[in-house]
Amino acid sequence: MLRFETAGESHGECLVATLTGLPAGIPISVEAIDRDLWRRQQGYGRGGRMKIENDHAEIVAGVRHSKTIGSPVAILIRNRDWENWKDVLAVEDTGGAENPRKPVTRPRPGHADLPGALKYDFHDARYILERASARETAARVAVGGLSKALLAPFGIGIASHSIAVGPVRLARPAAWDEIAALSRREPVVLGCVDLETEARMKAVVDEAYRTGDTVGGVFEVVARGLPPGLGSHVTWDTRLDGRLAQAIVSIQAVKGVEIGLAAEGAAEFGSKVQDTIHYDREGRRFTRGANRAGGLEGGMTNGQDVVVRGMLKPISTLRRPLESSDLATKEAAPAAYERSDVCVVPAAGVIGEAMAAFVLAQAFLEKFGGDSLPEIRRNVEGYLEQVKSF
Ligand code: EPS
Repeated sequence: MLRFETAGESHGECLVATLTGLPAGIPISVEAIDRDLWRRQQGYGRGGRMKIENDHAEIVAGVRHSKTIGSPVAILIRNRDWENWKDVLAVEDTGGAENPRKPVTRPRPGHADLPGALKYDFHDARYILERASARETAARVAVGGLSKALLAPFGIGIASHSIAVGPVRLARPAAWDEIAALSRREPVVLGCVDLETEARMKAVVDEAYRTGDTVGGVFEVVARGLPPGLGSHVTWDTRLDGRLAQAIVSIQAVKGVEIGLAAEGAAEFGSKVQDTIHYDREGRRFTRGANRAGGLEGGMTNGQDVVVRGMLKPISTLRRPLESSDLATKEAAPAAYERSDVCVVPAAGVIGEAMAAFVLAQAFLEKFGGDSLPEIRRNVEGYLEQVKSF
C-alpha cells in the first residue's frame, strides 16, 4: 500500500515527508520535483513569504543514483523563514525571554484558529495555525512529484489549470496540450489557458489587493493516459472518485470538489449527460462520445482523461479584518492579521496535481503492484493486452 505522511510547521525548521510503498527502479529527477515546488510558489496574489522561500526537495532516504530502491523515501524541505522564528517557535523552552511567542488570540473566521484552539486547549492559536497553514502543501507537492515519477514511464501525465478566480470563469473547454504547456510557462500569472480571461482574473485580484480582501476560485486537474479499471465499484472505500474527492478536499481552503461536469449534469436530463459508447475495430478499443463523467464510472477509470476540480474559498486572513472575539477576554475584537496571500488558485492547482498523482499512483499499484519497475511493467502489459483482446 502506497502511503505518505508529512510533518512540519509553517515557520518551523523544515517540512518532512515520507512516502512508503514505492517500488524499486523508478527514475527520480530532483529537478522535476523542484520545478513543481517552484510552480506551487508562483501566481499573481501570493504573499511576501514566497519572496523568502526557495523550496528545494532534499531527498535523504530511499533514492540512490537517481532511482528508488524500494525503501521509504524521505524528503526535507527547509523553511528559510525559520531564521526569523527560531526564538518564537523554539523546540526547547526558553522560559524568561520577553514575550517571545507572538501569540494569536483573535481567531480569524474561516481559519483553523478557533476550532483548533478549543480542541487542543490552547489560548494561543499560534500552535494551530502553524500546522494548519498551507505551507504544509510543499511537502505534498514533493510526494506528488515522486508519484508522477511512478506514473510517467507508463505514459500517464497530470496537469492543472485555473477555471475561475472570483466571479471570472473560463468560458471554453481547454485542450490537454494547452493545460500541459502551462507547467512550462513563466511567469505563471493565474494559470489560465485563455489570456483574455486571465487578464480579467488579474483585475479581480487587483481589486482584492486594493480593498484589503482575498479571493478564491476553481482549479481543474486532468490526468491523461490512465488504463481503464483503476479503482473499483465493489466497496465504498475502493471507489476512486471518492478517494480523489477526499484527497482534493483535504487541501487547505478547498471547500468543494467536482468530478467531470457534475454541477452541469445535475441540472440536465440523463440523455444529455451520459457519454455514449462506441467501438473502434481498427484500434481494438472502446471510444466515447464525450467525457462528461470526468473519466470515472462506477468508481473506476474508464480510459478517458480523469478530470477533477477543486473549489477554493478565499484565504481567511484579511488585511481588513472581520469581526471576531478575543480568546482570553472574550471581548469583541477584529480578527488577527498576519502577512498572507490574496489569491492562491494556480498554486492550489499544483497541489491538486500532487494529490491526484498520489491517489492515482496508489490505485495503479493496487492493480499492477510489484516490487520493481520491470515487474509492474509486465503486469501492465499483460492487462493492456487483455483489454485489447476483450
Ligand atoms: C499561510 C500564511 C502565509 C502563506 C502560507 C500559508 O505564510 P506567512 O504567514 O509565513 O506569510 O505564505 O503559505 C506558505 C508559506 C506556502 O509555502 O504556501 C497560512 O496561514 O495558511
